[in-house]
Amino acid sequence: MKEELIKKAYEIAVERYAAVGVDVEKAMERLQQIQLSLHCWQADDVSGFECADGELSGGIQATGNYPGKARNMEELRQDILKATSMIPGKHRLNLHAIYGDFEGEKVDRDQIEPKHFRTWMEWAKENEMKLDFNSSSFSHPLSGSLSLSNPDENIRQFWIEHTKRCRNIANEMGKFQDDPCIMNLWVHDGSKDQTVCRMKYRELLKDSLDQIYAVDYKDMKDCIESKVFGIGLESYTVGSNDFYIGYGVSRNKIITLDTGHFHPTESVADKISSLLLYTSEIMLHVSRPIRWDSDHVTIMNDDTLELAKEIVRCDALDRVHIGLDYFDASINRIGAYVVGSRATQKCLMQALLEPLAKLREYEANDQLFERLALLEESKSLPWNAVWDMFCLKNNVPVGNEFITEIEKYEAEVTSKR
Ligand code: RNT
Ligand code: ZN
Repeated sequence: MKEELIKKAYEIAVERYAAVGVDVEKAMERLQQIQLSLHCWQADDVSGFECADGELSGGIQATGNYPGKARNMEELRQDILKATSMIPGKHRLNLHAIYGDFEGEKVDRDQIEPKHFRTWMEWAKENEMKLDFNSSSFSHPLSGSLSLSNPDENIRQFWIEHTKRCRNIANEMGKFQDDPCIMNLWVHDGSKDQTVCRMKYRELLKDSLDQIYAVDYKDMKDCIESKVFGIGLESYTVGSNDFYIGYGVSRNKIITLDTGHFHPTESVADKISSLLLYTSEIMLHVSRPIRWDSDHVTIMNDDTLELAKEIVRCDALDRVHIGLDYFDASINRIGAYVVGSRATQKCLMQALLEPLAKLREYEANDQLFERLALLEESKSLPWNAVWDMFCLKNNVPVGNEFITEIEKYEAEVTSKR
């Protein structure tokens, strides 16, 4: 797009926003500071680099077989850098334990160590990226349908050991990058059909977590993620929302809200203000649920917009960590990163451009028609001109220009894999 045109549109936008009391420059500066935590697993359909060729299990599925999936660490890193070159701003990378640099060795999950993530830490530093981390309880011979809540003490201890090691690795990452590494814990534990000992597995999970969290670390932060159900585990989820909210509030842990993990009519946005009264921070996994799948590529829909607006309306940008979590194997995977990340940023951009002072004033004065009218009008204010300027300033493709970039990368790189 012509620079001149972008600038012209931007100048008009600045005036339109000023008329409703919004400082566009300030909004752009704030967006610049927001780092998304990009999930590494979109590039390879959650396969990882363990020397084992198991299927993806644990109630999650990546459907599709679009060519060009990253087959090893070099390809995955190359793809991530390609994707970030089309996403404005600086971002974090979220790794799973199965993505260690095992150098062709078989390292079981209860054996992983910080050294297996050393090259990641160095690579991230070279590329000015901070790392986040996740324990991986799925896709393993001992995953079954119960990991941390397994009544078999050997299996349970295996996963406790794995998760303890993950916390230590996350802490080393945090130290190395001089910024706390956020470690997410999600386990798939549940059952397909009617379950009569619901309490028992939850007691076991609670006990496992207490063992895992017995050590205090200062360079990492813990977060815990609930789910409604997994595929093949439809009737009961040990780590439900209620379970983790109770656990998180009582143990001072961060709650992860995955936008694909709630009932379809439940508003995830509305959870922000309640949770933040009881927990210091929130982690988000921004995704898009479609029927049984919780992980379609994020788009700029009402759910994502409302979520972004709630964070801003709660003045909570510093307390909410925004990670992405989806995996689509049916389209160009780098394209999926770029679409989902930019969609999330577009929502944040609109949230930051909301005429909030005026809206709050209307609400305080009980001017409810005025509030509704301004909310409606603000939807069609020229936020897109500000977004284009943001992309231009950040030296990334403006508008749909990234489509050809991705096609080019596909022709030159991914299609040859
Ligand atoms: C699964 C959870 C979890 C995973 C990743 C791979 O439903 O959302 O966060 O997607 O850890
Ligand atoms: Zn998630």
